[in-house]
Amino acid sequence: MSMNFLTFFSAGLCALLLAATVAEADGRGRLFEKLDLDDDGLVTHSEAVAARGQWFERIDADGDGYLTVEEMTAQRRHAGAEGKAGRIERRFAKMDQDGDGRIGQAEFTARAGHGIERADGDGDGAISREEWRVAADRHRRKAPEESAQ
Ligand SMILES: [Ca+2]
Ligand SMILES: [Ca+2]
Ligand SMILES: [Ca+2]
Repeated sequence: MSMNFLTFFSAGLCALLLAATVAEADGRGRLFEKLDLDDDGLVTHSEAVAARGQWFERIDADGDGYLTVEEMTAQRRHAGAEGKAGRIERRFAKMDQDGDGRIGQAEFTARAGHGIERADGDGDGAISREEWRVAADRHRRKAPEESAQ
């Protein structure tokens, strides 16, 4: 597992990238390409939401339409990127907006828009490669102890 991915994970961009992303990623820097579904060099809000919808289905191991902490943990473990203890639980709690102990698809994809907003430096509603790189750098600096894993 490359450090890049762990770095992305520990970052605020994790809103976009969550556990399943690591399983999907086949090399450094490919995440942007995967999110950029129409290949125009920009990751838009709807592309991020669509990508997250796909990830949701992969993480939802029992197919009941909800993600549990166990399903998210299993996905991370499968990806070989478990990270620090408690991180999944914290992320889970953030996403679980209605506090029912499970993540519905709407709760899951809501985070995608959040991630786009954070990384969208010029506010045009899409992330360019440059904005992606800047956001990743920013988070690397913010969370050096995590990216050092
Ligand atoms: Ca695009
Ligand atoms: Ca489930
Ligand atoms: Ca919930």
